[in-house]
This record gives sequence, structure tokens and C-alpha cells, in this order.
Amino acid sequence: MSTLKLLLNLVFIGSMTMAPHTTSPFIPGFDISAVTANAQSLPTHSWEWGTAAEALLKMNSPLLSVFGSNPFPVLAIPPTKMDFLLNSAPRWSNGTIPQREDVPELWGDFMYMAPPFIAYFAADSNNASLLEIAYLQCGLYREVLLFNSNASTPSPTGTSPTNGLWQHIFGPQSMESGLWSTGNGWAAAGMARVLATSWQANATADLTGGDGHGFGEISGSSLLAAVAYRMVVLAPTAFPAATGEPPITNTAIPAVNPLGPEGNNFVVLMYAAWRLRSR
Ligand SMILES: *[C@@H]1O[C@H](CO)[C@@H](O)[C@H](O)[C@H]1NC(C)=O
Ligand SMILES: *[C@@H]1O[C@H](CO)[C@@H](O)[C@H](O)[C@H]1NC(C)=O
Ligand SMILES: *[C@@H]1O[C@H](CO)[C@@H](O)[C@H](O)[C@H]1NC(C)=O
Ligand SMILES: CC(=O)N[C@H]1CO[C@H](CO)[C@@H](O)[C@@H]1O
Repeated sequence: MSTLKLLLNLVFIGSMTMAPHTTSPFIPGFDISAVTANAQSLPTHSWEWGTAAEALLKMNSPLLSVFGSNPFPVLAIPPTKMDFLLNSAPRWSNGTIPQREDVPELWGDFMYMAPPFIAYFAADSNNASLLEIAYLQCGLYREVLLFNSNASTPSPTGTSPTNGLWQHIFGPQSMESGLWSTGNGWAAAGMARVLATSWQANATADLTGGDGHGFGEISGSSLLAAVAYRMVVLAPTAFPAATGEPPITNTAIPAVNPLGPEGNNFVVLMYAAWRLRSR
């Protein structure tokens, strides 16, 4: 916990010293500085600090994110972290790594946390089989939460019983089959990061057959909008229609405080993605 808070502070300090990108030419119609300040000050849990670190990185040092041009600066992630992730928790029946340490339980939220980390670690250590694990985990989560199936082969796009929306949690502890928008945002944004990482590692064609197609309240909306803006830049042929301005131009102002730590971070992520698309 203190490690994560330290990481957040380091990212923030680093982003201040590493050529911060001026935001002035990219005015979204709401006070992005106020949202960013909230995004940094509100987190109190590990995943909120992690999301804040990610949002500040994209906001202030976008070239170092997996969507930027220098995503793998020299760093050393201790291999023990990867061993823990891959080997410590009881797997779901189709081989999926669960969100929980004690029970096999799958949460859409997980998609933003573990697969992007596994993919990044794999690309950084030049480990193709590990990169494939990150990709397969996305597919296996998709099977369970989108198709309510435990198959190991991907179900065809367009055949989900929930019209393309992911259910939130499958498992014995906190089963929650609702179609939570933020859960869908976590899933989409996590898969976009895995896709970008594979792309940067020149492995996308190997994993997907070339087109990246397998990756098929305001927090969820802004995170999903961030993904849409990212995909326009990442895969303009597959995503030609995601244009327009941030959808929160007016509503974000009254919602800034009630948004909470995650919501503020999602708005920062959306802004950073929109800014990139607008360049
Ligand atoms: C790649 O990662 C896997 C999983 O952690 C590990 O078992 C394997 O030894 C790694 N391969 C290389 C070449 O480092
Ligand atoms: C998938 O496996 C889980 C156990 O891990 C089981 O509870 C569930 O019913 C299975 N779902 C389907 C659709 O077979
Ligand atoms: C991907 O390919 C480009 C061009 O060949 C190369 O500059 C880059 O270093 C490669 N990236 C990785 C992670 O191997
Ligand atoms: C990787 C893995 O363990 N996949 C399993 C997922 O579940 C199906 C059964 O539905 C198995 O056939 C796969 O081997």
C-alpha cells in the first residue's frame, strides 16, 4: 500500500520534471486542472492509486505510456510479482486468473489491472509466451463475463446474450451479474492497453491475425470514451467513427466532486486520449 502511494508520488514528481505537456491548446470545455488535482488527492485504495498513477502518466508524460513513443524505458519489475500473479490464486475452470486471492472469482475490473501489467512485463522482458498469456486472459475473461461460457475458443462477435455488455462479477463470493458501466469501462480500457502494448512489441499480428479484432453513470462513460479516442489513434481503420468532443463538456463541472477518485481519474484518462486524437 505504501509502495503504491510512493509510486503515485514518483509518477507525479516525474511527470512534473519530465517535460510536462502544456494543456493550453487543448481546452476541453471543463476545468481539467481541477479534475486532475482531485484525481491525485482523492485515492485511498491500491487500485485507486494505480489508476491515478496511470492517469497522471498519460496526462503529463504521455510518451512514456504504452500509447506513446517511448513505452519501455529501462526499468526492472521484480519477477516475484509475476510469479505471485500467475501462480498464487486458484484459477477459474477455464484457466482464468481470478481477481481474488482466496477464491476463483472473475471481476471486469481485473481487466484494467492484471493483463496490462502482464503484457507490459512481457514486452519489457521480451517474453512472447508471457505476452500471449496476457492476450489469452483477456479472451478467457471475455468468454465468462460477456458470453457466460467457459469455452477456451473465442465465441463469435455479435453473439453475446447481453448485447455486447460485460457482466460485472462471476464467482462464489460477490456474484454480481449486472451490466455495470464502469466494469465495462475497466474491461475495454484494459484490453486497449494490452492491445497497445502488443502493438508496441510488434506482436499484434501474431496474436490477433492482423486486425486487432479480438479485442473486440459518468465514470464508465468517460472511461469508454477514453477507449474510443485511443482506438481512433491506435486503429483508425477499424474505428473510423469515434470522433467528436468529450461528452462531458458541461456535465463534468457539477460532477467533479461527487465523481470520486476513480471518476476523476477516468475523466483525466479521457482528456489525455481526446488531446492525443485532437493533435
Ligand atoms: C516467460 O515467462 C514465463 C512466465 O513467467 C516464464 O515461465 C518463462 O521462463 C519466461 N521465458 C523467458 C524466456 O524468460
Ligand atoms: C464455468 O465454470 C464455473 C466453475 O468454475 C461454473 O460454476 C459455471 O457454471 C461454468 N459456466 C458454464 C457456462 O459452464
Ligand atoms: C518494433 O519494431 C520497430 C521497427 O522495426 C523497432 O524500432 C522497435 O524497437 C520494435 N519494438 C520492440 C518492442 O521490439
Ligand atoms: C486454459 C484452460 O484451462 N482452458 C480450459 C477452459 O475450460 C474449458 C472447458 O470449458 C477447457 O476445455 C479448457 O481446457
